[in-house]
Amino acid sequence: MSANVPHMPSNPDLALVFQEIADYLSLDGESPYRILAYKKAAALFATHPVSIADRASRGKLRELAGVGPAIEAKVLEYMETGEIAFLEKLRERYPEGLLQVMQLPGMGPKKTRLVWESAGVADLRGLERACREGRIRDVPGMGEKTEAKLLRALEAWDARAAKGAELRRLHSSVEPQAVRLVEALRVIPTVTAADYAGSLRRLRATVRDIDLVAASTDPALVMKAFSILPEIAEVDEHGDTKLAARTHTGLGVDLRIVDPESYGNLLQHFTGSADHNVALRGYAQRLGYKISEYHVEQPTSGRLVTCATEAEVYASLGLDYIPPELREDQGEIEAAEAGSLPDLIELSDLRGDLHVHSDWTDGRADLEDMALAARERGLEYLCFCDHSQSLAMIGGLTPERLLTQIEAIRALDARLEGIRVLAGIEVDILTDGRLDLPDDALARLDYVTASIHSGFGQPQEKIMERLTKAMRNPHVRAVGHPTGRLIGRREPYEVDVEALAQLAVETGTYLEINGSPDRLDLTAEAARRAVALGAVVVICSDAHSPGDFENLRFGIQEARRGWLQTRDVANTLPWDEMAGDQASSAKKPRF
Ligand code: DGT
Ligand code: CA
Ligand code: ZN
Repeated sequence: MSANVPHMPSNPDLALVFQEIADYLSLDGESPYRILAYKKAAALFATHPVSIADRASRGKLRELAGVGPAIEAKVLEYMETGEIAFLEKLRERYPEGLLQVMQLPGMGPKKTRLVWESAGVADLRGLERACREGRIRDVPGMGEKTEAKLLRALEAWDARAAKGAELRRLHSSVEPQAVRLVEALRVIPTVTAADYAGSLRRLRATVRDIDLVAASTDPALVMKAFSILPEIAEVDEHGDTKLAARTHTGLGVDLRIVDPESYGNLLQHFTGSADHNVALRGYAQRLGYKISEYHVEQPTSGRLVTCATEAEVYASLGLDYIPPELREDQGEIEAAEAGSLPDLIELSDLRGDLHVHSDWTDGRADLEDMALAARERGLEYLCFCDHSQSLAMIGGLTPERLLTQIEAIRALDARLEGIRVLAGIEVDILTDGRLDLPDDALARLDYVTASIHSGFGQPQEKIMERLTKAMRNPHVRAVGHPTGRLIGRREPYEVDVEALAQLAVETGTYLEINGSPDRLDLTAEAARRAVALGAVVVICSDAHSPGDFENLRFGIQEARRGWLQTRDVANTLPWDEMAGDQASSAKKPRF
């Protein structure tokens, strides 16, 4: 039975259905708790590695955290009838197109309902018409500015849609599945080596699929064992040494198998990138070599050299080993030839984290739990940079609350052994470039990060003016998530990265690589450019809970893709040396 017939819906199908229920309920003004229950179910189904329908049919759905009787009943109903009566009723009540309108930045459920009821907007095109005809400005709480803003958001929406519906997923959401599949491969008899390759191995921020390679003398056996893994929903294609499959999370998986003696050749080929491989082949050709996924053919002799390891592939071409994350045809082959590849920064080089939140604003843990988690990770220092007052909805700190928080942080620091706890702020850069807190408040802090959280649609000139003003403030030590992108959800605002880097050098301000897996901002490319221009980077987690310290690893990955070394990153220094920068009044990094 295929996974698509109603009786055995795939996990992504179930996730969509429950997300749709959650969306309609928010249009309906239902209680946040009820909405959250469906949202959580959708997220659980979307990421669960084995079949949810199968689990439900065995009566084991409620063993999963967050699945109560209401959710279970609906899953079973959907499996039995192909419908959920509760959802069908909701669908009758609202035009379908409203769900997309609700996703548009700046809209949300309340406003969507409002434009539907008072301006007859039923879908995105209807919204566009209403904006153009000036009918949105008459809706209570909206105005001409809103119309312009919505038109820009619609344009961005269409541009994204035109780019193709190719779904790329965050590296962090795919990696655990890939690791599980590799582990499963490694224990199949005859398998001597297995890895994931492709963009995942190159540490790209987003990936399209999972590429797997394995070494074995019995590919048929390996493919058979792989096909029946509980993570694999279906096998689409099957050759003698390769197969294409799909996981229960809807992710494509390509598996290729070679003899152990050629494993290095295959791993190198399948890791890519395609651009790197093309450049490598060109380089090899000029020297008379030929490379394939099975061997390297020597010039003159024509001898075929198989490589069990990847290092042998590069060595056989007279090149230093090129780490996967540098394989993007960005000068790495020339550097490998010249012996000048960078000595890339590593996670263990980071001594402190300078951007984390607590439950004083939108964090989910208190100061102490965050500090303990940081200490657990081996960090020497941790600086709290909670939000400032203009983000009132999440309890942004007023000067008064900031003072109280500083006291709490000082008391914690005195109490805790083994980690230095510092007081900072992520101060908002307001739409006119002023900072959200007065200088005398900022002066009391150990460290100040300035970030943009509003006015994303402003023209470049205006954005740069805001950043310039902020960076010229003597208390500001760093710019947080400098381009504001949210991967797959929001384009960066109009930042001129070159000018930003120059400004960073001129004012001695650090530029952050924010390690949140959906930010990774600066990007590798921007960070590389900025560092080349003399700027200094800080790599921070932007953690909102203890588990988020994992973001430091993602930040390091992005930095490595950007060729960064320890000397390019300020928080590889002990705090006293970093603080020294500040004391030297010129606010200049010491690099
Ligand atoms: P993705 O999947 O879009 O996130 O990016 P990749 O790099 O994983 O691309 P994918 O999955 O299409 O292919 C995996 C690797 O296989 C790729 O990085 C290099 C190799 N490869 C695929 N197609 C070609 C090709 O046409 N030429 C060369 N030289 N290599 C290729
Ligand atoms: Ca891939
Ligand atoms: Zn922020």
